[in-house]
Amino acid sequence: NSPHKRRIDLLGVATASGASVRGCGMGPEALRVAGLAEALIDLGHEVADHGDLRRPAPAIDAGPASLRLPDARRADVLDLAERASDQGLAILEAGNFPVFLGGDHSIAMGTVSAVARHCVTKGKPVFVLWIDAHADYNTPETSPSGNLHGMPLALLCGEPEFDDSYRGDWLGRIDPRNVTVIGARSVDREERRLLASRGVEVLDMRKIDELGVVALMRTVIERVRKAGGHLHVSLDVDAMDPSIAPGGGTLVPGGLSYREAHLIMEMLHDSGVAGSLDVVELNPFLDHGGQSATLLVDLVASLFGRQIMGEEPGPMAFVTEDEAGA
Ligand code: EXY
Ligand code: MN
Ligand code: MN
Ligand code: MN
Repeated sequence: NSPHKRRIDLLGVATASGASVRGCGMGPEALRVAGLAEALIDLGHEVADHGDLRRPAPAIDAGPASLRLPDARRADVLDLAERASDQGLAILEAGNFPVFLGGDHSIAMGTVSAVARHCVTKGKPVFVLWIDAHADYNTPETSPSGNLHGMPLALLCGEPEFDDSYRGDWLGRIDPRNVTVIGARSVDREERRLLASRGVEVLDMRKIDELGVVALMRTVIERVRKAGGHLHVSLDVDAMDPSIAPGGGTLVPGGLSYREAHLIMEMLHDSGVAGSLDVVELNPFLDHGGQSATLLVDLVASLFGRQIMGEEPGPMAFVTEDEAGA
């Protein structure tokens, strides 16, 4: 069967203001350098690249400390989320498939609200598959770090603890019972309580070890299909094991293997229920020779129809030095 041809729109959100270490602001460019657009075009899709949303750098007289002032960082995150929400909505309304390039995971405040705003006009329920070592479901009270990239799902699910300084069109956009976190292995104590009380499904690494990706993904896909929903996939580089994805700022051992990650994407492709994607937290400064960027590009290619026995070119991760040099 000829792979499903899509028009895919790339939009970078070049920020690390939600994160603890700088570097993932360079994520969008690293994904481009790793050949994201070319891989999708090789699969027969049409690709448009809208460039990157970014915030002005702090005044150069600002000392390193002020670069990371919480209020300045929050202002960055909220502004970028508003803009990503508006631009993402326009991409969806044009009938295109948005692939948002992070940037830290706080960008999902904007990307998921774009999806929610679009789907409400279509009467389609929104489901979220959060592929991550973390649940990103903290509030300012429960967060151990105060970093906004650990809070986007709590904001999107409308947790009441957020004061007006976090207000925006992302608040309460998503029903927590429509959210599945897969790959979790670092969840904070208070965060666990919130996730359980709101009915967020957490398919942690223990569940994956016991039941396997196939069985777990089948239930996720069936639920979306039965509801006639739109699935938003939010892929955090730290979901994968650090041995294959070292380019992240919040690494946790014991992650998804190369094949588990690809199988999730291949099953999502075959299901046809995914309608939007985030690729976040890639930190090229911490990556090893582009290994994590290349892995993420290969995973996106699997979401868009790359098959092991397909006609299209195979994954770039296997390019050997001399081939690369050729
Ligand atoms: N749970 C920790 C916190 O809230 O600070 C770590 C969060 C890491 C978030 C990265 C994006 O996944
Ligand atoms: Mn297809
Ligand atoms: Mn995350
Ligand atoms: Mn994470």
